Amino acid sequence: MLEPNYLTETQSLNPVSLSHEIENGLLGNLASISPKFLYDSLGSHLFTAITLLPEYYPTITEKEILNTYQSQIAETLGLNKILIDLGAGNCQKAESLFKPLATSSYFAVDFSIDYLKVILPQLQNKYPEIQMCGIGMDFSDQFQLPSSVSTHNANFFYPGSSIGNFTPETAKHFLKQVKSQIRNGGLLIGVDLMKDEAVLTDAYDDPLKLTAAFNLNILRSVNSQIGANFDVTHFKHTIKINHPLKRVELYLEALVDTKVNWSTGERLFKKGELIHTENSHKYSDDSIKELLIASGFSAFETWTDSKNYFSLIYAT
Ligand code: AVJ
Repeated sequence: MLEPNYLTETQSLNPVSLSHEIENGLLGNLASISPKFLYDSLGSHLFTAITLLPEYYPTITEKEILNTYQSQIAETLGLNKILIDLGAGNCQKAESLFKPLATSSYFAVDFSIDYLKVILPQLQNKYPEIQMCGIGMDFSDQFQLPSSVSTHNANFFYPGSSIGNFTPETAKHFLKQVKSQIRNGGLLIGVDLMKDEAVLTDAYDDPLKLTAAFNLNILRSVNSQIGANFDVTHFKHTIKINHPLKRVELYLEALVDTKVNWSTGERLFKKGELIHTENSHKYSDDSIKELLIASGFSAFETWTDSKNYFSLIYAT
């Protein structure tokens, strides 16, 4: 049996600093939990389920763009045979590039190394000729690939509009760090575009309530990370479309007064009080280019779907 390699960037996944980060968030005036904690093993599976919803247009649309422009994309990305997938998740989008790009090495980077260990062995079996490596890493604050990963002849792939989790300011910080690690390749990035409120509401508050389950599961993820006792039945998923800041905001709202304890602290959430869990920023053609230019990129190739919902950009 062929086995992928695994690497854990232990500094960024230090359980003590992750716990501190959660505590600090919980004790904020408006409580918050970083969206990376959505992706424990169950959360990663729930997110994959969301990507199968017809209402969740980003995945469908990005796949459509990848399929439609496959050969153009391959031509533009050139002969770099190493693919570095940031926030790889179930690795499906990267997989669709293996053949067109003639990928020889694949690095799947994700916060959830546990989920990568579910996904990568299957992928490795399907593509025995590709060298595969799973890297467990939190790059929400700092992004520096382990020194054993050579980025020569590599293209970076950041699909799904995960960039939308960052504010434009922190996105710039992240993209600058990506740019500094690009040698002779570039960055293929998926970006969600601003659209009708009804479409966003359907996608982020879907009728099957998968997104609600995904969002509420962050409380269980926090329970196991810091030994807290959140009761998920005391909260409900709720979203806000923030027009001025061009983003969808996800929250958990307390349905009753509820006190939560963890090993080193506690907090009372009053009925109606919110915990912020995620921002999903939407861009325009111009605003994303502006951000990429401010991050040090200078040349762009863009592919978009017919509804103008989503954009795939190769930036160098
Ligand atoms: C993985 C960050 C791109 O913002 O659309 C999906 C996460 N949250 N439904 C997004 C998400 C709720 C997703 N990203």
